Amino acid sequence: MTESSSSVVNGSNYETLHQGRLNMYKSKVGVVLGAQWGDEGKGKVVDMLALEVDIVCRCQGGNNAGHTVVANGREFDFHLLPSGIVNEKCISVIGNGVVIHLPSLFDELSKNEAKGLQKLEHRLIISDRAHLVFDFHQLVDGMQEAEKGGKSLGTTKKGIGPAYSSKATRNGIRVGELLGDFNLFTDKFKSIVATHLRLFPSINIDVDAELARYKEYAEKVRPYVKDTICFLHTALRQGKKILVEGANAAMLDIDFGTYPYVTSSNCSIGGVLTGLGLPPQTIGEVIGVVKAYTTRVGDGPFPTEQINEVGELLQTKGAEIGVTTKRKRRCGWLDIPLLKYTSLVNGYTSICLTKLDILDTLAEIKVAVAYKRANGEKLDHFPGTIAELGEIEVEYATLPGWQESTENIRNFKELPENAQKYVRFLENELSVPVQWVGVGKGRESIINIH
Ligand code: 2SA
Ligand code: GDP
Ligand code: MG
Repeated sequence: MTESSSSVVNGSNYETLHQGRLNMYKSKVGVVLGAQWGDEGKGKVVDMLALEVDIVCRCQGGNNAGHTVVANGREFDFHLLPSGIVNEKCISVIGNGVVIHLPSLFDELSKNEAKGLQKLEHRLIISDRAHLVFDFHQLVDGMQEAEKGGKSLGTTKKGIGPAYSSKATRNGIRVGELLGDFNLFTDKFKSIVATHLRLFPSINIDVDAELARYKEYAEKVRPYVKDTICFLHTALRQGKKILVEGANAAMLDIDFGTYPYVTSSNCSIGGVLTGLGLPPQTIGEVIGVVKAYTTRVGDGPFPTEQINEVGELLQTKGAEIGVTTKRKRRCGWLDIPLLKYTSLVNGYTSICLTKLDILDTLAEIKVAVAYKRANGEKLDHFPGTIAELGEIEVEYATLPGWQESTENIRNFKELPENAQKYVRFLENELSVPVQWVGVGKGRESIINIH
């Protein structure tokens, strides 16, 4: 280092620049993440928090997600649109990390306009860097599942894996490329089709018809498309409040989930940064959404699954049916080792515990408190392979139920004592405060503890 640059580093210029970097964002980004295998009720939490923010963003996944919002007596299911779109004061952003099937996006927009959501074209911004999901990606998703036979992953067949594969192998096409020179788009489209035909010769793609269709989609989507990175950073410097809605959940994360029984994006905190172009120091609160029991839709290991009358009760009373595919969700007890693991990865600053009301009728409630090997040794980590996970035994604690309805309770202290104890048990095990408890579907059915 030269003398002059050293004096700059050690002098006030360094301090000023360094402090400036630390303070350059007037506000912090709030994040809502699924803490289990999805369907924890993220849509409901985002809808509630969206009442107090300016911008709600999706950062990963596609229309595999299914987020339910029950507000003002109406039920909405969102797949690509951020759940904050119900709030007319919010701008919704679909970030660069999302994969978009344009026909599904426009169907979703029309469906929600018919339900009464207005001026969506003024409140939705789509990243020019988001990748496109084509119909052939969906066909391939179905074929790959069929080829696996008994070892299928149980995907939603929305083309998510094949579209992220195209992105990773650098054959993918971004929204921005659809809006540019259509000759270039045509060349890229023909190339991606050729690649897929080499691998899946039986798929039927009418290239000319698809190109004509996408020429129309280009004009339809154009008004929504922007550089969302610049948009979000400007908003942060202006002190606007931003909320990010994670789709799917930590245990479906391509790196941290039960691989290969996962989705193809990072559904944990990392996906928020890469899927929106946000640096880590912009992140403030990270809210983990935890269902009071565990569910999983699709195949893959599930240590606390209850294939018995308990599982059936949770499935029926909890109306555990896939919002996108209408598949029955598998159900089981709450799993603390799993939650400790996702808490480690995501760094929850608080928890929203949902669907406590579904446990109302049970006399006893079990909670997994440890994973053990056959020799009785307790695991100090979450297994990294399906084989290791398959060998563990689950140790349960049994907590007394409360056997009364919590549905109409809006104050934590009015919850039955054993319900309060259940909440505190989770809080103590995870060392993360529980801020909200859900006792019903609606926006109003949520208890704010603090
Ligand atoms: P994919 O389609 O490639 O992402 O599937 C890979 C695995 O990820 C699971 N997955 C989900 N799990 C829970 N909820 C999801 N959304 C829908 C819902 C699901 C539905 O809200 O109910 O309707 O079935 C979702 N999306 C993907 C999937 O089941 C595979 O295990
Ligand atoms: P998401 O994918 O995490 O947004 O969750 P889903 O919408 O797929 O599934 C959650 C389901 O539980 C939806 O039907 C919600 O309306 C419902 N729900 C959310 N919170 C509660 C709650 O506290 N109690 C009850 N009974 N239902 C809830
Ligand atoms: Mg869902």
